[in-house]
Amino acid sequence: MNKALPLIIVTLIAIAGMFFIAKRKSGTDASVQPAQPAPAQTVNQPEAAPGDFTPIVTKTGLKMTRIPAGEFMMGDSEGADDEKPVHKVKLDGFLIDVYEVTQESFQALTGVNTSKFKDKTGPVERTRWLDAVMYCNARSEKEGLTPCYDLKTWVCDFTADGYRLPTEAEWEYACRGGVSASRFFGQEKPERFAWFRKNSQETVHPVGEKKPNAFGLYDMYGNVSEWCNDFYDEKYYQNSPEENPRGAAEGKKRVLRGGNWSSREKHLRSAKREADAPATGDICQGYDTYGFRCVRAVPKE
Ligand SMILES: [Ca+2]
Repeated sequence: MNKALPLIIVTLIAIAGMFFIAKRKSGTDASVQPAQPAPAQTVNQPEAAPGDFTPIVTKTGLKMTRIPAGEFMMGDSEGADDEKPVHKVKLDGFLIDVYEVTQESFQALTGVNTSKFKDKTGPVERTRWLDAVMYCNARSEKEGLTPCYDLKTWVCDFTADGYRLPTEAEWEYACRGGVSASRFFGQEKPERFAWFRKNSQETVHPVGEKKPNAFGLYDMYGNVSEWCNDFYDEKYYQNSPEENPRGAAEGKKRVLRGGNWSSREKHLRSAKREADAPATGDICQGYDTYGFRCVRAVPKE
């Protein structure tokens, strides 16, 4: 009995010790999780947009890309006040011009070339919002589509199958190409994607010379600022509808997006908003930094 007692005590202590070690090990495992993979560095590595963005060619010979329906976060938390709050937007799919509308196309469909920097391969500029929507209607008629704009009221019929200006949300969604960061080109040099103050030599350049975004769209930043359909409202994002937002019901200005050949680099951002009167003041032309590109509804199969 006396000889067995120490052995039992030693055994009990050993068992207790093993239990304690096991418990502690288990506790350690529970409290220190394996390192989680770092969040995707969207700033450094732009996400590739999924899907096939091979352009189609319209009846008037212009390239358009089909942008699939989807949702994205619109705005920029580090941008200007009118770019906040960042909010979720869901959009129907649409077709959008691969390039800014050229002077050649504008001249062919309207009979005039408003541009200061004459070059048929360059983007049309000195366009007013009114000129842009008149072109949209002319292009619709040329292709046997129903024009979207009432040229007396300037109201856009979104149910028509013709051409129109993109909504501001459509423009930003198309520009981002799936990239949530402020700029779609990550850490690459902006000069590879855009004509702006630093490299433009104070003029527009032929469309499509720089690299496109993930949707295959050219000159979304720079070259000419692009008219959108929306009335501008600096507070619109505070109560924007989630599905297919179409801008304020009324306003004095229309939205312009993407910056242009005279913009500073800091203004080349997907969420950057500009605006101007649809017919600029007492002159009959817009600024030589104002152009546009068109969208239309995806044709029914
Ligand atoms: Ca542009």
